[in-house]
Amino acid sequence: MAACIRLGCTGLAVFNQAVKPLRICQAFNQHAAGLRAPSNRNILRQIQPHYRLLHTRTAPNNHVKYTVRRACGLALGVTLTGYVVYRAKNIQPTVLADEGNTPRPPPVPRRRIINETDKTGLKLTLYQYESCPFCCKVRAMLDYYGLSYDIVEVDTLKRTQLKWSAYRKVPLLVLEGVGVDGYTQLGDSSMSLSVLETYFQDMTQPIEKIVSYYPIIEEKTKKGKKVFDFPNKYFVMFGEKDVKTCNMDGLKQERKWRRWNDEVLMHVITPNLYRTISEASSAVRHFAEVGGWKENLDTKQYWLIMNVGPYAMYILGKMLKSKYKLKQEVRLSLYDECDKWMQAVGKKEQFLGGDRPNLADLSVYGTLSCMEGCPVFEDLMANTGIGNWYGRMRKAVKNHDGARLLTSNGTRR
Ligand SMILES: N[C@@H](CCC(=O)N[C@@H](CS)C(=O)NCC(=O)O)C(=O)O
Repeated sequence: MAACIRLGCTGLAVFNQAVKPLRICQAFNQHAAGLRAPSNRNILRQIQPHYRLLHTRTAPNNHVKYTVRRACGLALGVTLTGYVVYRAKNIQPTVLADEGNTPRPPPVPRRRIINETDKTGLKLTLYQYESCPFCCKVRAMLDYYGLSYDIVEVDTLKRTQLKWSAYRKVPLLVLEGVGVDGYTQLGDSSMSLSVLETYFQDMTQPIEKIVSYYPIIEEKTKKGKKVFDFPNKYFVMFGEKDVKTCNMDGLKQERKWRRWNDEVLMHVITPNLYRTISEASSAVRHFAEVGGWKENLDTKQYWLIMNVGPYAMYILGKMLKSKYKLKQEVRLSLYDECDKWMQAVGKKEQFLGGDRPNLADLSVYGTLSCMEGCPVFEDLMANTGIGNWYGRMRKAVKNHDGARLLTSNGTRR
């Protein structure tokens, strides 16, 4: 609880820091008269040194009502953020071994993705949050290769659908009919991509064998906290294939950018989705709709998440912004990272993988796709040159272009 309060206070301090310049910087309050914070790259560059929160503003006669509502929302938001961070710090370690798991109830899919052309023989269940970037990344992979799979939407507050598993995060990809218990869990999004890609190199191998190439290492931090690592998560294994036929430089680039996706790009997503209260509200509304929260949560939980969620996520965004030392105007950090990615893709090739997407393309596409439908996505498309690559990726994923690479004799083209 003490940690919770401490974190809540830190959230409040961060928030106070952020709003201070609003009071002193009258000139920028003119910007705040608009309903949306500026997103244009040139404007942002000019005002970046002073710019803070240039978002919604109320009419003066609504001022008291608005302030009270905002204060209540913020107080609840601070508490909820504190709780979320506290829970994340004390989260169950990532143990995927069967020990620690309770019997698994039959999954109740929210959606079934059926692809008649899927010849992989895999039976997959994806436990996910619809808009979580790690989950979108796994879906990008499954869709690109045209796999059939069931989707179980996990409730964002209690994660009831994951109670049976010792792993408490999403995505959790379950290989049905594999292993002694009749299923095998793949807990990390990047590891899931590598396991599947390794399997696609030669589908005549049992997938159990491939999973065994991806051990889970238990480590302790300096503070004595247990953490789990998936050391091979960025490695695709080529088995008997002659490595001389592999493009080593291409593989290095793929690994480098997959890591960058998880360690850099991911960190700019939350602060950008929830940059202002109005953007946070719009993102939460959108995520509630696509994630079916009304059906998945009870009335009280739904009320809480819809009314407090935007404030909590706004504060969390500010905390992450300072943790990852993002630019004062977080849009610029996002634009800069996407520019770096586009430089890596280059002008000559369609994808980082050349004429077809590789795992880095799929990871970056999946990660960015979680923002579709939110204000930040439009800003990103309008202010960077990523749109063409993104469009090609969307087409390749929606058309299941990867399915053509899996031949009927079980090897990858
Ligand atoms: N390294 C993991 C990270 C997954 C992750 O952090 N997922 C978040 C959701 S976006 C989560 O489940 N957090 C725990 C929680 O919600 O309590 C992966 O790549 O799959």
